[in-house]
Amino acid sequence: MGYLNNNIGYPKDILQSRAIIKRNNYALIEPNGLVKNVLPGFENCDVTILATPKLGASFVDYLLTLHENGKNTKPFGANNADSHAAPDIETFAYVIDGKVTATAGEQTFNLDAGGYVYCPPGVAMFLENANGKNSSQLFLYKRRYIPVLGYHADIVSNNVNALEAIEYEGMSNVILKDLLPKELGFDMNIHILSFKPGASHGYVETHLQEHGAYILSGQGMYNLDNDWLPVKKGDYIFMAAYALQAGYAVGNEVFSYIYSKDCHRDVEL
Ligand code: UGY
Ligand code: MN
Repeated sequence: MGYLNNNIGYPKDILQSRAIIKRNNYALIEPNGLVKNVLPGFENCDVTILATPKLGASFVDYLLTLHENGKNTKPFGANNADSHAAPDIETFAYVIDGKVTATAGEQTFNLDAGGYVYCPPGVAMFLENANGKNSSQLFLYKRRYIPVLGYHADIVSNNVNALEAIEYEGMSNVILKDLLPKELGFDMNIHILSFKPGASHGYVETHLQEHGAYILSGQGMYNLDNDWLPVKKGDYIFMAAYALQAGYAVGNEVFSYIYSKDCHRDVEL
């Protein structure tokens, strides 16, 4: 294990962190402090595990850096002891930066920044750096798929630049992109919300659905369980079920984050 930003050695300042961990409520994780995890089947990669069930999430998020010749040799999402895709785990990968060759079952996709791929359960996802000597960075997600009779999810790949920009809830300064189809076969979606400086949510949300959000650009003031926290590009936020949440964009840049949200399933008792 090492530290992701290689910020090691004698401290240059007092030891402090913006990270806040409130299990089963919310977590703010800043880049300083993130570690590199060695996982089976990931070669020439730095893998950082973000939200997990230990934090209160029903999913797992990761940051993945593929270095030169970096790739996974067993499917992302496969169980530790297996070499094949888990039959009940869905996976998603988004290219933050660089170029990646992604394989989803029999299909191959060449992904640039903003490109993404979704694999339904049982479909093997492989990722390989296609950026030569330069690294590529990805945001990954996996979760146990909840089937519903008569519906299924398919492989999806696209680039966010090709997606419709939707005015979010009647506000022209907040733009939403839905990365996956809004169909009953999908039990979750991945979205990107982008706030122009000064824009905000229309209200503080309180909902059952969980989010894992990675901030792609800009800065914001974010309300998590009524704590107002400064957040910025590179931060990761976990919002558990019912966590109060809303944000204002501050500064000069568009405040934008990619996030997961479970959907389309009734609560089982
Ligand atoms: O889709 C959502 O629930 C989204 N508006 N939540 C969020 O941005 N925290
Ligand atoms: Mn929400």
